[in-house]
Amino acid sequence: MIDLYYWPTPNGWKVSIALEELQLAYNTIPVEIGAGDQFDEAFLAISPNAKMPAIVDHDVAGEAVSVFESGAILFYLANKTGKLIPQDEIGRKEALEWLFWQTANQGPLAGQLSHFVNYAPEGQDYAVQRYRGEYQRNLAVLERRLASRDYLLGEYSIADIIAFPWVLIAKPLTGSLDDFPRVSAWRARIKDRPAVRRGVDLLKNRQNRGQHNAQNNRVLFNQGAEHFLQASREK
Ligand SMILES: N[C@@H](CCC(=O)N[C@@H](CS)C(=O)NCC(=O)O)C(=O)O
Repeated sequence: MIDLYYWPTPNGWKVSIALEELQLAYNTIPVEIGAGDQFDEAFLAISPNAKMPAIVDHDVAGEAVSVFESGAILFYLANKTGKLIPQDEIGRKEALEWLFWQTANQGPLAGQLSHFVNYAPEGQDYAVQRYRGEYQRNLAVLERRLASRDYLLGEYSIADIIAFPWVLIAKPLTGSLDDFPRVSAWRARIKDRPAVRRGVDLLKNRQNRGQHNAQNNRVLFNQGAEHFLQASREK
């Protein structure tokens, strides 16, 4: 059995989708990030950056294996099962390229755009413009890549699973995908998969629907070093 430390956000969906696609048995452990569960000492031992998703795999010989960072988790699960990843060396190198691309580019920049659009106080025009431009630039990277293939590595893989969630919520972030027709068709193909629907629906009723923002939630927003250390000391 795999323990999935999870909250229903795009970063969480990457792993719930992969577990559903791979038909691996898992036990969902909610990490209520608005309430500060990410600072629990037991969780920090698994995920030292105090972010979900994370997993603990008990289905191994010897001691359970913990993994944090969505790219590392997807790579671990694909290697464990031999599925959703190319088996040749160059194909595996390409899988890693797209995992790194997502976690270093599309993910953090989309996350910042989401922050300034959904959670920050009004009047953040420059920040919204900057991060919307970066979000769209990353959509353009996907658009070019999909010019000659249906999925990022040719066949459907963890590279698609990691890039999909932040495209799924494109509408509130940037409006329509009309300027990115291949991305739009790719998104629709992935969205249609039953395992993807199940992954995205996991704990859907607990999504933050505007209750938390930068002004009323000091646990989740504007953490500095001292805040991080303090929050983890208090837990
Ligand atoms: N690079 C990380 C990002 C994970 C991440 O940002 N998780 C957010 C929720 S979407 C989180 O746990 N936030 C808690 C916090 O910031 O305190 C990954 O890809 O796994």
